[in-house]
Amino acid sequence: MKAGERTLREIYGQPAVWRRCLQALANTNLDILMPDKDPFSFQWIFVGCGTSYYLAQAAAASFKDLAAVPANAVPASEILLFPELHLPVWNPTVFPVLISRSGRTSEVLEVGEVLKERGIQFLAVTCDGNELAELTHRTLKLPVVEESTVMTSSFSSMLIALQYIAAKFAGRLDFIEALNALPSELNRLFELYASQTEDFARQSFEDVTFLAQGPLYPIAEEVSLKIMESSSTYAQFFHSLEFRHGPKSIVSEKVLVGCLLSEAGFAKESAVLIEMKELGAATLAIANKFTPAVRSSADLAIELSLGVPELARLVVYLVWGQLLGCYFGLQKGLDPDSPRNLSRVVTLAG
Ligand code: F1P
Repeated sequence: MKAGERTLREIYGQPAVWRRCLQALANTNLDILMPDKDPFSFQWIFVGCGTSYYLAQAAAASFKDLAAVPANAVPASEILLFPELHLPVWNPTVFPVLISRSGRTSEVLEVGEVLKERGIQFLAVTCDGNELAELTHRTLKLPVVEESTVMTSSFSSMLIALQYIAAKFAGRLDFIEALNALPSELNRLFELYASQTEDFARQSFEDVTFLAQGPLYPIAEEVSLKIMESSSTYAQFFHSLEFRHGPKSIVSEKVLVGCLLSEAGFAKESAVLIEMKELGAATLAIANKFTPAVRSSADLAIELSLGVPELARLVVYLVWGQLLGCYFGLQKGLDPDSPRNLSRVVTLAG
């Protein structure tokens, strides 16, 4: 198999995987996954590690927006090291959601054991199942078989599944329809932008940073992680407007500034992109709709033109970062299927 072939196949295979997952969700009794009383009376805590922690953040933002429930995201390690910060004894109405592609990550399993010791019911969301699926009957195991070390379709599928659950319990059938439209929309966008993304990645940069606000911020985190994992290139992430408050000192023509532009914050977020272009940065921008001025400030402008709610677009923004990381890695002569220093699962002794 050629370098990166498995990872690229799984990135480009996402439309079919999303379609399969959405079909499975439509045929799943989701009620049994919910807490044993009103789901909207809980503080939802989304927990994961690495990519799955960034996914947890995107899921928390989605639940707040779609289901209007209190929700936040925490790395599994935080609950293990500072439980009093995240599972305060005075707040028994927490409903944790443990997210793990492998279902084998030690920190996540340890959190599961802590929750069981405290008698706190929780939901597990996984692709492989394994030990995590044995910790609770409230397990959603998605039909995603992902062999690559880095997480791609597993991230997008588990996020879609969690958004589906929030929409279903909030009665947002329009949002579920929007999710069902994504597979064909992504196929359309691959036709338009996949080769441009591959061409763009033939450049090399001294520094890479991705900027976003709101529910797109966890996507900027994950895009940066994909670039670090798949190409061993250091990449940072910031809230877009925060970039002016110091980090922009890194900007030069050898620095890539990627902007994930939201619809809600477009005017202020795109002003940062324009300013960084004027400072000489190489720029990439993803937006649902561009204005001519903003498009002209992006060396690569990916316009999604999706007729779906902003939250349903998150996974489509992500895909271009997955591709960029992989193509950057190949450009550097690396093999994204076997990323340096990484293993598919982090298991810790004792
Ligand atoms: C979590 C994780 C991944 C990372 C690498 C090692 O995995 O940290 O985010 O990319 O694959 O494992 P999981 O708990 O979701 O299986």
